[in-house]
Amino acid sequence: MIELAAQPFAFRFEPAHTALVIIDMQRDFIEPGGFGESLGNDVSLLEAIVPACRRVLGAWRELGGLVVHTREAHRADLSDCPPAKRNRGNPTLRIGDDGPMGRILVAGEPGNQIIPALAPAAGEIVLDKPGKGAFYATPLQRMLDERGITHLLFMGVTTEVCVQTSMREANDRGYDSLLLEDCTESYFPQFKQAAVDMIRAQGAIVGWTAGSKQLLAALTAR
Ligand code: TIU
Repeated sequence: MIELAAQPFAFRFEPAHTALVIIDMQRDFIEPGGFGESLGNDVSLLEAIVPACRRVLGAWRELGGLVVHTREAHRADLSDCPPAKRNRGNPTLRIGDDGPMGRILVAGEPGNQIIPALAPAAGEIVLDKPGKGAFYATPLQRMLDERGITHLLFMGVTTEVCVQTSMREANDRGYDSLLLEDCTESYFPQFKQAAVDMIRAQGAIVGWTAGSKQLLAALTAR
């Protein structure tokens, strides 16, 4: 059992029953020319978390823990993209349109890949999801349950959209979840802070938060 200094109180987990879930660290969100920028965002804010994510991923791999990478991705025919999602707002490019990194948010396109610095390794789960949450219309719950997973460590982007949605879905399904604060980022720093605060408020109403240093220290002390 590992005990980690976290907020609002210590987070205890068995690595064998815990998965590291990395949400949507894709070129579409982190590099210019993808979905994130098409929505009008300054995507340069997001790459700052990559070194901390790499340290955690490396330590978790050394431990032999389960890793899940998600990608927000739609089928080429957009049959899994509700018109409401495609037509909302006034983006410069819509989901499925041709962009500088291929078709926006479409599976298999260059822009839809996970950034090379965090590329999945053999044996790790790579899960395409059509929604913001990782559990909606995916086999994730079954995959975790088959492997006896009860606890989740979250990293990725963006904090208040796909990360928070996935943590809320996990919470309602009975998993204990922790968000690594310096391994998640938003296009809006104030939204990141608000999401972190609301996740851990009310006695961990959604889950726990901690810095990657706390996790790495706890893994080393093991
Ligand atoms: N727009 C935004 O902040 N995020 C997303 O659309 N998807 C994810 O968070 N992955």
